[in-house]
Amino acid sequence: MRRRLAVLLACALPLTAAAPVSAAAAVPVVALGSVIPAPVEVRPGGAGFTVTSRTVIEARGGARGVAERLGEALRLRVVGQAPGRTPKIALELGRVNGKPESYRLTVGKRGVTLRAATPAGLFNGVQTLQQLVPASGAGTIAGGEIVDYPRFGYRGTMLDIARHFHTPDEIKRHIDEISKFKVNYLHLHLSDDQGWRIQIDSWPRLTTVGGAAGTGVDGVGGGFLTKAGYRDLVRYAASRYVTIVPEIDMPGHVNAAQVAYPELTCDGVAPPPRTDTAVGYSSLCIGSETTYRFVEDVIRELAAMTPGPYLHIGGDEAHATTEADYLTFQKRVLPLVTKYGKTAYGWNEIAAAPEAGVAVAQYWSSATQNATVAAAVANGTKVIMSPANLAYIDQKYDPSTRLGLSWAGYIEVRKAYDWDPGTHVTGVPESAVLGVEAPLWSETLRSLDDIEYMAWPRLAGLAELGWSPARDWESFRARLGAYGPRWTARGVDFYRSPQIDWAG
Ligand code: NGO
Repeated sequence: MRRRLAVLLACALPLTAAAPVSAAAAVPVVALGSVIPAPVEVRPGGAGFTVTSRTVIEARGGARGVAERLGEALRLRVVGQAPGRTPKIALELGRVNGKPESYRLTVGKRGVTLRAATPAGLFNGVQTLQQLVPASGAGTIAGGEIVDYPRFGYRGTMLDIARHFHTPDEIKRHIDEISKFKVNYLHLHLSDDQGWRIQIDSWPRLTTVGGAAGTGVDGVGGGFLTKAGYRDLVRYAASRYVTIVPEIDMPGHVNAAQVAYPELTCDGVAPPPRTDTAVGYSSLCIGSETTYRFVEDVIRELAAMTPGPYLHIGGDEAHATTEADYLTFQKRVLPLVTKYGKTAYGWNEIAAAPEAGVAVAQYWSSATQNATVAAAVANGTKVIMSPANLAYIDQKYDPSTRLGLSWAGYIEVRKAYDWDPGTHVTGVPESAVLGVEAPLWSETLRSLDDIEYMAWPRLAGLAELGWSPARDWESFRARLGAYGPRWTARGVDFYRSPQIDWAG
């Protein structure tokens, strides 16, 4: 075990890290700069702090909730005020530097102080702190200070539960993992040609038919979220400072809805259910008022159970909708999202609609001309960066990857990490970019292990692109190699990329 920790330490020294200050020869010292995503400022110095079973967590008022979670994770007692010289980790709410989500972590001989203006900032600091406590639980955190805040407010990932229904428990385990890297949005792709996965009271057959056993790719991904189940997920995510973004894909990708409700087609005839992976063949009937009654009901019910700011309306690959019909549809539907108090969010095809000025476009493919996206941006549209050839974590790592697709190319860890969301698309300046999202489509996925294998380690790199001001592949590579044993200890099935020297 000791040898393993020594290796871990050696690898934990990124370019930005302090040299370990050895308190006692055999005790591992974790450098402040070993964290993923890399903190904005790391100032090493002074004596480090050793967490032991005598350490208590001190927290008052609004800091208490985050402190309790840290206490559970480190198996330490949480108190309102620690007596005198008790070694402690103190969590406090107070101003740091005015930046949203920021925190300051100070490590000295007597203890650790974590300060943030909001509980979300404290949560971020706690994620940092947990990476600084040696994986074994015993050891010293190097002395010094971290001041940290994100480059972008939106650091997301998407899970497709339409092609395959991943259960609430699986989604919760995934939320636990993503939040460790300060990923703060989880976009759920709730409907597609092969299945409909969210209960809508005014259109019950969407789930009784569209979410039944036998729906999903290859007919093996049935299931759906009840309203109570969805609300529970929203709450669970919120307790990890993750906001759920629900997506109903339309006007294309609607075959499952049309199987359940044939009146959503123009000829009133139900199409056959589909369990293959083709795209671009289905469309809502743009000229029919039934379509807009359906869309408004769905948006209203979804908005009512979603506290987060965004409601995603899909909009991708509407190849079975004419361009004119597509614009007619968006002209009516984008304002509906606003009507129910949410910000409309859609795949980058929505940029063609003049009403998208108030919306967020998810950049995934240059299938929409970049100039169209740039023109929308000039008109007010904000952008989330998810370029398929870099950020799609459903793509294979290399030709030998058992899972995943490869239409956008192979995406090894370095490729997913080495690009700049702030300059990626001409005409989309950093000021128009809200953040980065890594979509995980589920055509080939079945289990939580499958999700994890495709997500990790790439999602850690994409999280760093969303959080850290600068990127440094050699530093990231070293920190990632050192992180591996933590995934192993938690039973997370990650891809052991040959680009990384894995510890342990
Ligand atoms: C595309 C398509 C999805 C596929 C995915 C697979 C978008 C936005 N639409 O991305 O339906 O599942 O690729 O990689």
